[in-house]
Amino acid sequence: MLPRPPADRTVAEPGRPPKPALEPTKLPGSGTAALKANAEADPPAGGVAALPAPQPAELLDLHPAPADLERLVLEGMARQPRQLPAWLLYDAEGSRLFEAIGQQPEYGLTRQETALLRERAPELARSLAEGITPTPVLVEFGAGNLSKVGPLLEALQPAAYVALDISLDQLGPSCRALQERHPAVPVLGICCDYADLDQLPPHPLLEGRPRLGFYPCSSLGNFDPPQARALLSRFARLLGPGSRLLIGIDQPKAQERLEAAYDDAAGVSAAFAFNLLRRLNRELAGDFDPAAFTYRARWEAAASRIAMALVSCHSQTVTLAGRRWSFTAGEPLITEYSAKYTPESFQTLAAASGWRAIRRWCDGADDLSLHLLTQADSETSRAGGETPTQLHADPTPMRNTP
Ligand code: AVI
Repeated sequence: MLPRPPADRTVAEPGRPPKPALEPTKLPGSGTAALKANAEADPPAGGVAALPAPQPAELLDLHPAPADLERLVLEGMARQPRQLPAWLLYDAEGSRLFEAIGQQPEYGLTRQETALLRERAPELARSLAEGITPTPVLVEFGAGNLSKVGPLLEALQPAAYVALDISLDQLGPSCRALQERHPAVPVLGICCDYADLDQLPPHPLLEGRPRLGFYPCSSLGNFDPPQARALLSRFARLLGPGSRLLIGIDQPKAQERLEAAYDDAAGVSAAFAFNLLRRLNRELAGDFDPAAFTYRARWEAAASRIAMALVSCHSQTVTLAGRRWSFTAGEPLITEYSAKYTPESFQTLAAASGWRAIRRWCDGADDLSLHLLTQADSETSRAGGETPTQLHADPTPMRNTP
């Protein structure tokens, strides 16, 4: 799930309450001692480690501060054009609709990335972990329903898998299910706003282990470039020196394809946006009339992004959070942007956040990329015998054989 954007949190929420102490939750039957023992045991060189006894996942709740919904919405409504934070789209119904978007024929991103991760898992795992010792921990940001990480876990066999997500409701059951499917890798869920986290909490599974990051789904595209840069810098801090990050990024493609992907024939993308109006009506005493808006997804070439908006059908006045807001006919309310990066533009963005791109994998059509990044100033980043200069100058795409 998308975190709340870093810029909004750090700049606009100065008076947040201090975070309470950690509260580890053992999902039924779990034991930290067993997890610790497992994390410390590297497989014997050249041999196969005995499978540890299956163990339940563990959950830490860092109590992310509830969003100040009213203030953020009022700020967004006052912008020109009006624009609401994209994470607002993901209430329970929004999350369900987003999963349905992933099944629409026009929206290839989820399917293509899932297939790429499955097909290339052994190679991805080798490149991620090459030269890194002892056995690293894999940390996924915005892990959501943990639907992408399975093949990578199988291939990488990290010392532990740590899933960060803001939704406790989703994290608990997803971690439990993943742990059952991958009993050999201890699973730790951390409920937090990872866009607002300064460091990972102390935990035996994380002690003394190098960290590899995983951020699939092109979620970075839902942040504007300054926010995206801030988020990548934060990942570098959370993962620590010498870490690597595998990140999924969607690329620009033909306008018709992109606009269809974000405005599918079955109307699921539209329903996803309209659900936001229902949320505002419910949670902020709004009186939006969905019939007075139409949904639009438009490619903005100059900014290399899709702009999704609900467009007012006629001039009207809406009440929201006790205030009146007027819309002119044709005025958009931006629900979300989805930026698309070429390999080069993404590498430039990553470099501005202290990351160096060392390898890229793409699907057969070169629609999307999985970029492997390493921290620019890290000695460990040179592991594997490839010189940074060569790799930087020639990030050769590795295509799947069609
Ligand atoms: C989550 N994120 C990467 C999706 C995207 O493609 O930008 C969100 C989305 N919104 C509408 N369709 C998909």
